[in-house]
Amino acid sequence: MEKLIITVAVCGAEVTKKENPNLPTTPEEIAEDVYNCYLKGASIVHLHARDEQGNPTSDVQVFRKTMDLIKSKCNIIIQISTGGALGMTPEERAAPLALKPEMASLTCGTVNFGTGVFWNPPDLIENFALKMRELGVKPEIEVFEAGMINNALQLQKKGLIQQPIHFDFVMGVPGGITGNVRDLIYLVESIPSGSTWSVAGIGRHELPLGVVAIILGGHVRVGFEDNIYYSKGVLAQSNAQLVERIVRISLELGREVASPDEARKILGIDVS
Ligand code: KMH
Ligand code: ZN
Repeated sequence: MEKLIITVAVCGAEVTKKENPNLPTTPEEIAEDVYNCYLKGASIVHLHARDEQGNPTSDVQVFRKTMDLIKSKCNIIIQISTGGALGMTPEERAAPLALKPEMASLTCGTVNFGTGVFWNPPDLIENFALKMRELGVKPEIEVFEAGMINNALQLQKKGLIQQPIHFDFVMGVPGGITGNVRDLIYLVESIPSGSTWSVAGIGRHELPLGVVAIILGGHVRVGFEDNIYYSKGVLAQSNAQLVERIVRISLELGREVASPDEARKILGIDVS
C-alpha cells in the first residue's frame, strides 16, 4: 500500500478560541502549529487565515506572511483554502491563489453548511479551476456530497483538471453527506481509478473514518477545522496531538507515513 498522506487542517474559518483555546489564529501561531504537525508526520497543511480579531480573512498579505513563516521552518505542502468562509465573495476566496501555493482546495458544488449555504455554482468552480491550471496549482477536489464527484469529472472532460485527481471527502457536515462508513465506501467506489483520495471526518467522525481510510489505502485529514476534540468531551491539546494519534494508528496497522516529498510523488505534484 502507498504510504499514508496526513493533511492537517489547523484552524479553518468557523472554529473559535472560545471553543478550543488551543486554536492557532495568528500567522506566528499557525506556522508554529504547522511545524509541530510536520514534526509528527503531517505532509500537507490545509490553510485558512484569520485577521487580528481572529475572524476569517482572505487577505493575501496575511496568507503570504503565514506561508513564508511555514516555509522558513519546513517543506510541508501548503494547500490554501479557496472555500474561505461563508459570505466571502468569489474574488476574495480566489485571491490567495496569486501566491501560487502547491495546492488549493476546490469544492465542486453547492451544499448546505450548518444553517448557511456554501455557495459553489458552476461558473465559480470553472473559474477557480481555470486559475489553478494557469498558475500550476494542484487542486484538491472537496466532496461534501456524492454529486460533486460527477461535477469534478465534468471539469476533467473540459480539460480544467487532470489525472491523477486528488479527492477529499468531507463527511459529516450538517447539510452534507453523512459520516457513515457505508457512504465513504460509496464515494471511494465512485471515483475513477488512478485517483487518490483522503477523508476529512467532521467531529466524532474524524477518527473512525480516518482509521477506515488507512485500511482502505486512502489518506487522512485531521485538525481543528474539522474536529476540536481528542475524545468525547475532551478538547484536543493541539493539532499535533491529533496528527500524532493517526500516525500511531497507521504504524500499528502496518502502514508507513509519507514525508512531504513522498506525498508530492504520490499526488503527482511537479517539483521541477
Ligand atoms: N469554511 C467552509 C465554508 C475549503 O476550505 O475549501 C469551507 C471550507 C472548504 O473550509
Ligand atoms: Zn477549509
